[in-house]
Amino acid sequence: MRALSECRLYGIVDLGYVEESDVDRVAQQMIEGGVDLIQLRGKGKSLEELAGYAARLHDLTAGSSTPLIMNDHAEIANRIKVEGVHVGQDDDSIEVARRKAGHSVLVGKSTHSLEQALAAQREGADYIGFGPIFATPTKPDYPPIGLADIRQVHAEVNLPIFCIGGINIDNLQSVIDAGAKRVVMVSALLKAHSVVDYARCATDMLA
Ligand code: 3NM
Repeated sequence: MRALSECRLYGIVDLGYVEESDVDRVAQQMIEGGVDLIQLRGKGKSLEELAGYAARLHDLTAGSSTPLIMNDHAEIANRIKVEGVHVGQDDDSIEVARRKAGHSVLVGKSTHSLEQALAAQREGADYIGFGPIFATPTKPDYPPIGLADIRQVHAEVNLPIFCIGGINIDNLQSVIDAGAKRVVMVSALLKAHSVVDYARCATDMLA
């Protein structure tokens, strides 16, 4: 599997944007476009449904050494082969997520401030999300934190940091200029006319 340290562009198959019939095609296009790791996110879906999607996706991601990360539900990692689990501030602790997964997995955590980023590092996260950088319809209740703390979080947190929230090709350079090395893109990538071309453009900018 690709090491986290080599990952720059993080894609999310968010079932709020992707129809069931499109899941495999979208994941395949992400892989073709050079997305380095893929998360499955399905707010409101049952564990059974998510386990089914995770198994399907893993058949695709494994062939290209792309780590597959399950959002929120560490228990799915206990039943279905995935490489990681992602938790939010209100979800399981990192320790509980590792215990529920029952085998060695990457655990990432969403952070929304420098303080939370430092706490996630102390808690033993393998990577963090940091955002939302810009306002986003994908997580509408979270106020954007802007670009100002990106450099500082990279100076103080010694983990892979994925900036997230409202990032698209048009504002990506400003995020990179603010100190980001890695980003997550959800709606911009999923709504792109060509997921492959959009991802390639982003990976070129992050190279
Ligand atoms: N987490 P888009 S922002 C899932 O700040 C998520 O923790 C965030 O989607 C955080 O690229 C976010 O469409 C939404 O803005 C990212």
